[in-house]
Amino acid sequence: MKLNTPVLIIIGVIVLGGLFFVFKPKTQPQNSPSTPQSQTPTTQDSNGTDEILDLTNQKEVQMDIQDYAFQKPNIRIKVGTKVTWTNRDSVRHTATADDGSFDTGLLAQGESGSYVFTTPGTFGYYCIPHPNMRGTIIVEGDNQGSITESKNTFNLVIKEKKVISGPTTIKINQGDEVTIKITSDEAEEFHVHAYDNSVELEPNKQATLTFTANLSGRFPFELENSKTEIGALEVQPK
Ligand SMILES: [Cu+2]
Repeated sequence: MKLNTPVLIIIGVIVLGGLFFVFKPKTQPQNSPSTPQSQTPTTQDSNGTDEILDLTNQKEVQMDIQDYAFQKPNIRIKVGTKVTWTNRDSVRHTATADDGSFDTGLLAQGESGSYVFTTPGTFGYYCIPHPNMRGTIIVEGDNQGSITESKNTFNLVIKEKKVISGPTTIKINQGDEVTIKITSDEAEEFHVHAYDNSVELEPNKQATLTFTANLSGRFPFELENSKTEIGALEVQPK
């Protein structure tokens, strides 16, 4: 059988293509999801410090995410403050609220995400790909602003069964309504003696206990599951 020119050209292309494929130089291994990342976290827990940075005098806060850690892991700010996270690592990170109230989404190196905090409270957050990266933002009410907290509202942040932010003695007057907002790093039950008021605590999720202080005296409050006394309610008689 006689082959004509177009057919020969097609065969030639196929043969050359095949040779190129066979002798193609080996490329570097591709970075597929199953390939272990060359860079690994250097610390198990980025949130090794209990220190809370007071930034209540700032309207805007810049925070780097670097070396698999939020560089200001625990901060206190006023309502209305804008927090901007900028990722300095080559791997992607997020800043994502435990309660879903904010999420920067995945930030590549050099990218930023921000959020304006308009509600007082305590907000735990983490990085979705690296959940051991954690941070806490305590948002204080602005008494001069339109968003106010009652004078009998107290914010407690508990870490490793200790109050790391907020009063360990809550002083109020008999007959007052009191609101205690509690955020604990562990599942627990917060209990006020004599009042027999309790609230279940889920890890890093704010729980609220509201009651009227009709008994006067000093009433310890504790973490019920571990029987740890962490503070007291002092009710001044009328
Ligand atoms: Cu991360």
